[in-house]
Amino acid sequence: MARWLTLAACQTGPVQRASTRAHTVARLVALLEQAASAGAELAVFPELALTTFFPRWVLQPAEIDALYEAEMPGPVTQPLYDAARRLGIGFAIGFAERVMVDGKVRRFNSMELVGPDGQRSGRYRKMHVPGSTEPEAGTTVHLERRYFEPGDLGFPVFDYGGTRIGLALCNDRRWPETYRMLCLAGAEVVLIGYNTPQMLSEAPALAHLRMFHNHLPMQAGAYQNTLWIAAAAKAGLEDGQALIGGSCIVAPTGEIAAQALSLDDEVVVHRADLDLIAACQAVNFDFARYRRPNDYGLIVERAGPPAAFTSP
Ligand code: CDV
Repeated sequence: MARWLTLAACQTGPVQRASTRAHTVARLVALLEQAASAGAELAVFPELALTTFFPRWVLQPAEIDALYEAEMPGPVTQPLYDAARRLGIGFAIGFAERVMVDGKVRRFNSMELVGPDGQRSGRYRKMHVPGSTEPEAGTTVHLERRYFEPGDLGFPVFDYGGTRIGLALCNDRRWPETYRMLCLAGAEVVLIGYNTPQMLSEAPALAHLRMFHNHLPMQAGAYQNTLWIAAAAKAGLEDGQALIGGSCIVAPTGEIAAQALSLDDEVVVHRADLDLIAACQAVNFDFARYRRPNDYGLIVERAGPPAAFTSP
C-alpha cells in the first residue's frame, strides 16, 4: 500500500522581545490551523519559536529565566497542544528548555514532537551548539554557548503513526553527521527549525551565499540519506537583526518540493510520497549492499602521510 505523509513547514516572521508569549502562541495556532486546512498531518515550527532569538545579547541574570520554558506544555503554551488535538495534526516546536536535574539547573536548545492527540511524543536537544560564551571581537554576537549546553540525547528517532521522525535544530542542518545518524537510526522524515542571520560580520564575503548555504546541506543531506526534510525558519527583521527565510520541504531526491516566498508567517505544504525513499535507496543508496563501514576506518588509518612522488 502506498505511504504518504502531508508535511507543513510553518515559517514565522520575527518574534520581537516585546511580544507576549500568549500573542506568539496565538500566531502559531493560526499557522497550525492553516496547515491542517491544507491537509497537513505533521507541522514543524522554528527553533526558539516562542521567543526572540535571545542569544544575540548578553543578558542580565535576572532577565534570563523568563526566556525559557520550565514545562512544556505550560499554561501559556497549552492552547497549541489543544489545537493539535482539535485539528488532528501533530507538530514539532523549538524552545528554550530549563530543567532541574539533581538539584542543578540545566538549559538546552530543544525541540518537542507532539502527536495529533496533543500529547508529547519525543524530545531532542540541539547537538551542534554554535557561537561562544562571550562576545568575540569582529564577529556577530552569537552566544548560544552561554545559554545552552550541548544536547545529551543524541539523535533519537520517534514513531509518528508508522512514520519514523527525526528532529534537528538550525546549525545541526549544516553537519552531515546529523542526517547520517538519523538515517542509520531509520528516520524517514527530519523536521528542522532554524534562526539564521542574513549577515555575519566575520564573513561579509559569504553574505550572498546565505540562502544557498541554507538549502545546500539540506538538499545533500536528504539525497545522500534518502530522507524527506521539512524545515521552518524564523524570518524577517527581529529586534534589529535580519533573519533569512527560505523554509522548505525537501524530497529524498534532493529537490526542493515547496518553499516559502515571504519573510513572514507562512505555511508551506507538500504531500510527501514516503515510497520515494525506497526508490532512491534502490537507485543509489542501498546501504546493506554498497556501504562499507568496516573499511572506512581502515582506509584512514592506512593512509598516513601522502606518498612521495617518484617519476618512473
Ligand atoms: N541558530 C543557529 O544555529 N544559527 C547558526 C549560525 C548562524 C550560528 C546557523 O547555522 O544558522
